[in-house]
Parts: sequence; C-alpha cells; structure tokens
Amino acid sequence: MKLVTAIVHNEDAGDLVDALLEKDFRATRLHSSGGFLKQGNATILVGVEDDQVDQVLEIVSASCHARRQFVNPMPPIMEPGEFYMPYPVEVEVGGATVFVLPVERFERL
Ligand code: 2BA
Repeated sequence: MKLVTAIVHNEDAGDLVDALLEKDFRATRLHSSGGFLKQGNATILVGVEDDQVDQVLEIVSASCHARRQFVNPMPPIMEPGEFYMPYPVEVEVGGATVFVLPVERFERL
C-alpha cells in the first residue's frame, strides 16, 4: 500500500477531492501553507493499493494546474539613508507537488 501526498493549490483542491471520490478513492484534505510564499494551499492524502497509484496521479494531474504568482522578496538590512525599491518576483506554483510513501500498516478500527 502507498500514501499519495499531494500539495496543491487551494483553488484546485475541491475539484481534486471530488474527482477522487467519483472514482471511489478515499481522500483527506488538510489545510496547509507553503514555506516560500506563506500562502494557503491544500495537502491531499490518499491511501491506495500499489497498482492504483498511477490512476491517482493521473487524476491529480488532470485536476491541478500551474499558476504564476508574485512574491515580494524580503527587504535587505538597510543602513541609514539607503533606499530600497522592492520589485515583486514571479514564480510558477504547481500544478501539484506529490510524494508517494510506502505504508507499513493500514487499519480502520
Ligand atoms: P511554497 O513553498 O509557497 O512555494 C511556492 C512556489 O515558489 C514553488 O512552487 C516554487 O515555484 C517557488 N519556490 C519555492 N521555494 C523556492 C525557493 N527557495 N526559491 C525560488 N522559488 C521557490 P512549487 O514547487 O510548485 O511548490 C508548491 C508548494 O508545494 C510549495 O509552496 C510547498 O508548500 C510545497 N512543496 C514544494 N516542494 C516541496 C518539498 N520538497 N517538500 C515539501 N513541500 C514542498
């Protein structure tokens, strides 16, 4: 068994969970936030048999889309009288960051 952990954009998370449930995959949505942008995203956990991993990855890929976002870089430490004009930096976020982890044991008690 494997645990598919997908970090996705908040706007894609609802569609992804719906698409997973439609194919009878159980999923858990966690509210998370990115370390770099410090904006909310969603972490979707899906426990599946090994031979179902590719199907789950296809659903993730079809439901999640890359987006371009702007981030304001941290200003440098300034000396008195220095002037700093911050320019937003554009980064591409997602579609999805996915980790597939082995599951040692699965119980529903
Ligand atoms: P964030 O950490 O907020 O990163 C958002 C986007 O900013 C990243 O998109 C990437 O394009 C850019 N970025 C991140 N760190 C950067 C850096 N040090 N320098 C320049 N640009 C940087 P994605 O790569 O698609 O990642 C989307 C979200 O997935 C991340 O949000 C984070 O929550 C998660 N993630 C990505 N890689 C991860 C990893 N190796 N481990 C854990 N979480 C990860």
